[in-house]
Amino acid sequence: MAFLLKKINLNPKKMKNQTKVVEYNLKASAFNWAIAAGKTIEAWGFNRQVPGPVLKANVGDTMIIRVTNNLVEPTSVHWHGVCLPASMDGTDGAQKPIAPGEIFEYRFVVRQAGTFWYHSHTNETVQMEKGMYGALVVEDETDPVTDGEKIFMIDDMKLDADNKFTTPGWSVPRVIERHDGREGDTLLLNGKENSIIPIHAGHTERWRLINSASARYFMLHLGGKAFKIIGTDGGLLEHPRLVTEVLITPGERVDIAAGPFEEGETFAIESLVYNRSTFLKAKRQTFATVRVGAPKDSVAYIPDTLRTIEPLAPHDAAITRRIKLSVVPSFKEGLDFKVNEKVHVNDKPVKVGELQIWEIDNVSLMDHPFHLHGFFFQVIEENGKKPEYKAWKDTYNIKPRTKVKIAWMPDNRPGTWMYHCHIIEHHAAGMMAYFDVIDESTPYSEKVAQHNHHHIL
Ligand SMILES: [Cu+2]
Repeated sequence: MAFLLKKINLNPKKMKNQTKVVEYNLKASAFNWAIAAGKTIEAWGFNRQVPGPVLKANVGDTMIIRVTNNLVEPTSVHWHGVCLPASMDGTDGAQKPIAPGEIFEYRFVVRQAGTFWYHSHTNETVQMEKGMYGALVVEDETDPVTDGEKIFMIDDMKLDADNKFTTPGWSVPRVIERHDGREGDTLLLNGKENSIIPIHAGHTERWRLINSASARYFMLHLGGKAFKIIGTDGGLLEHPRLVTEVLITPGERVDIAAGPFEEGETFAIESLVYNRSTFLKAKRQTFATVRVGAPKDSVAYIPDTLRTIEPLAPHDAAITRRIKLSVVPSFKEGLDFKVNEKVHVNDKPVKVGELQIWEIDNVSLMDHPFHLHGFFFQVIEENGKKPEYKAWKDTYNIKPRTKVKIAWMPDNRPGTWMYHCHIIEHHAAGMMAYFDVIDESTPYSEKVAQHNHHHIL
């Protein structure tokens, strides 16, 4: 039976009967969190843990997630990568932030399998830094069979000698943090420093990596061992890619098949240096250590073809919108981070069903991870060249002086959406835009009704 299922590439553990309703309660609060023995921080997070609980569902399920705000300030939750209705997207454009003491019920159907995550979308530079994030995993029967699965949320925190969060203070450090984004030397994997990660010799596991840091570029390296990239933001790739390193920028996800390793091996999960033109120089840093234990039989099977991704548009498709990202000196703030020469932009609407071909032109001298809310896109061209492979993305690194062409289709989910740089300090400094997806067949009164439906006051 198992053999036959492998042949037709179905995962027996994930065969679904019918779709269901999956309910979770998330309570946002302040609490003490031990990041290492004897090292405790005053975190903010969900259900008194960093990261918050892993939320899981199968493709087609309805997720109902009740968020209670027990913080001293408003919050909201964005479901990064999930193609949900606009009113559930968790941004200021989509909902009134959840006031202290209030509850908001998010409800959406998960239509794609993949590694997603949730995080605060209010006062993010503070709330995300303090730990307000968690993983959301959607499984499907077409997922490859592995011997196990681990989720790794990568983060760093900037703490002082007393393990308190630093606040960007006086003018020079303030401008550096605004320019570079906030990076700290407290390196966390699933909210812990220096974790030991066990794996059995002979096993191949699926590791879902999520970069939940404010600004850190994470160049994954497993002590030089080869691993297969099997998926990214919008689920599986067409074919595994055998590599020894891969860049994961803030907001991005990479799924890998790790192993098999040999008994007794030990190696670091580390980030190699990636130079993104910051004031503070990037360092090679270790986030955790893998220890390979006693051998076990493997049932893992990573096929050469994981799925098919239909191309949305040819690489030379005509551009429908140009987005220029720039960083310019500002008298008031030192630096402004701009979209089409402005900060905090309201961009033109797009129409349901009209293929979008956007050119994102990064004229600045530093990298920006571009994030589109609610819709997956395909990169169809980068500086005039077709990419080597197809992938569904919601976050893509735009290198300095680089033009990237993306294609995406606004399906029938009208409302207010946004795109922004996922370096949280750049987003806060203006590199963001709201835009509407408009469906000219829906009367305005119905749109208002949809928009207000889920507020619980
Ligand atoms: Cu940026």
